[in-house]
Amino acid sequence: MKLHPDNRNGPASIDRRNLIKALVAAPLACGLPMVASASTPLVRYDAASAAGREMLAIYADAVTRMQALGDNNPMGWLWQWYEHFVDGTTSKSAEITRIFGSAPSAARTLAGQTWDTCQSHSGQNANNFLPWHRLFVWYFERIVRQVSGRADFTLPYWDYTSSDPAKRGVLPPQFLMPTDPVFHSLYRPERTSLANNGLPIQKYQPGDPMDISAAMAKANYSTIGSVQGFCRAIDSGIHGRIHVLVGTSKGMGSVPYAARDPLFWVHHSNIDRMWTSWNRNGGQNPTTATWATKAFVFADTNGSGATRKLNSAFSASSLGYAYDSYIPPTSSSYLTATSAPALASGLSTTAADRRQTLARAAAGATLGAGPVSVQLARLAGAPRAAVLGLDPAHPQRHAYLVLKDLHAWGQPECCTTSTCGPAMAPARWAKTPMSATSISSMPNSTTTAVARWTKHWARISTVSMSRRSCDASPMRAAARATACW
Ligand SMILES: [Cu+2]
Repeated sequence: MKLHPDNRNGPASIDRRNLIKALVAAPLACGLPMVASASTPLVRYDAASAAGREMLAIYADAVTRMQALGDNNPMGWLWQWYEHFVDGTTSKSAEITRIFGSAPSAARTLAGQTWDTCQSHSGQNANNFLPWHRLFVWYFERIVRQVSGRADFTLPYWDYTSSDPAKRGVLPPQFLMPTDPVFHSLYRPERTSLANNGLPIQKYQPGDPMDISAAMAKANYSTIGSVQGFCRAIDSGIHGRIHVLVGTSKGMGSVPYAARDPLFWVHHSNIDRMWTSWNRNGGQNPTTATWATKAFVFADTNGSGATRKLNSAFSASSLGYAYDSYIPPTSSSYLTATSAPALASGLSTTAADRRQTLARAAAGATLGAGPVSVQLARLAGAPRAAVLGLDPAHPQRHAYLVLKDLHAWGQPECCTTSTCGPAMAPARWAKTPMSATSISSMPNSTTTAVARWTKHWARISTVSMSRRSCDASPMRAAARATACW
C-alpha cells in the first residue's frame, strides 16, 4: 500500500484546523493565581543560580552526614534510598533481617512500612507518580534541614530542559567532583560517561530528548483511554529519559539503585517543578481522585514516621514551598504535535478537527536491535490525494507517524529509542528526519509516541523502527504505526 498524492485528482482540500485554538484557549483562560500563602513559602532554586549553588554546598555536607548514619537510621542515606527501592541484588525482607534482626522495633516496623514504596514503577496506579515523589522529596528535604542544621535549606532543582546549552542535559558541575572537599559526596561512579564528563547526556540521541513541550501541553492529568495524561507523560517521558541517560544499571538508570545517587533528588525537584508549572499554566489536578486518598508512610525528621494521603500533596504552596522560576505555557505551535495522540486514540476532540487517519499497520511489531519494517495499509475511504508534508502554502498541515502501545518489558536500565523513517522510499526521501520517539524506561509501561515529518515526502509504504539499548539487557517492544495529518 502506498500513500501518495494522486496528481490526476489535484491536491487534496484540507480545511484549516481549529483544534489548536481550542486547546490553547482552555488552559490559558484559567489564569491561575500566583503562589500565595499566608506564610512566605520557602523557595527552591535553580542549581545553577547563586542561591542554588549555596544550597548544593549545604546538601553535599548533609549527604556526607547522612551516609555516616547507620543503615537502621530513618534519616540515613541508605534508608532514604530504600524508601524508593531496595538494592536490586537483595530484597526488602532480607535487608530488614540483616539490619534489624528479627526482634521487633519501631525502626524495623517503619522500614517495613516505608521501603520499596515508590510509585508507580511496579504496576501501581500511574497517577501516584507525581504526588508520591513530591512527598518523598518533601520529607527528604525536611531531613536534610535537620541533619544540616539549616532550617532555610531547600532542595535545588536541576534544570536540564533549560534552553541554555550550558545547562541543557548537563549535570551541575558540583556533581562531578569526586575529590572536591565540599562536593565529593555528590559524585557517583554509576553514571554514563557523558553524564560524568559534563557533556549533554542527550548528545548521541536522535531528536530532542529534552523537549517537554508535548507533556507540558497535556490537557488532562490522568490518562483517559489511550490518551496519555500529564502525569504519565512526565513519568514515562522526560523523567525516565533523564534516568536512563544519566545512570547505568547500578545507578540512576535502574529503579532499585536510582535514589542512591544524590542527583536523583535534584532531578525529582525539577520533575516536581514541572508539575507545579503545569498547574500554574492551567492544568487541573483531578477533583474526584479516589485513587489519591491512598495513604503512604514516609520517614520524617527525628526518625519518626509520617502518614500522608497522596491528595494532600496536590499543591506545592500548601506544603510551604515554591520555585524561583516556572516553565511558561507551551506555545500554540507545540500543541500541533501534542494533539496528535488524541487522534491516535480515535477520539475526535472537536467537530472542527479535520485530521484523519490515513493508514495503519495491521498488527504490532516486536522491535529488535535491527530495523523492523511495518507495512502501512491505507484505510478505506482515506483520500488518495493526501498532502503528507510541509506545504509552504498550508503550514498548518502536517503528517504524523503515531506509534501506539509502545510497551517495554525490559529492565528499567534499558535505554530504548525507536527511530522512524520511510524505509522503502526513493533515495531522496530515505533520510527524511523524524523526531525521535523514546519508549518509557520503566518496565511494563505503555506509551504513545508521535513523530512529525519535517520535510516534504510524498510516498511511504513502510516505516522502519529500531531500538537502541544502553546495555545488553533483553528488551521487547511492540509498536503500531498510524499516519495522520
Ligand atoms: Cu525518578
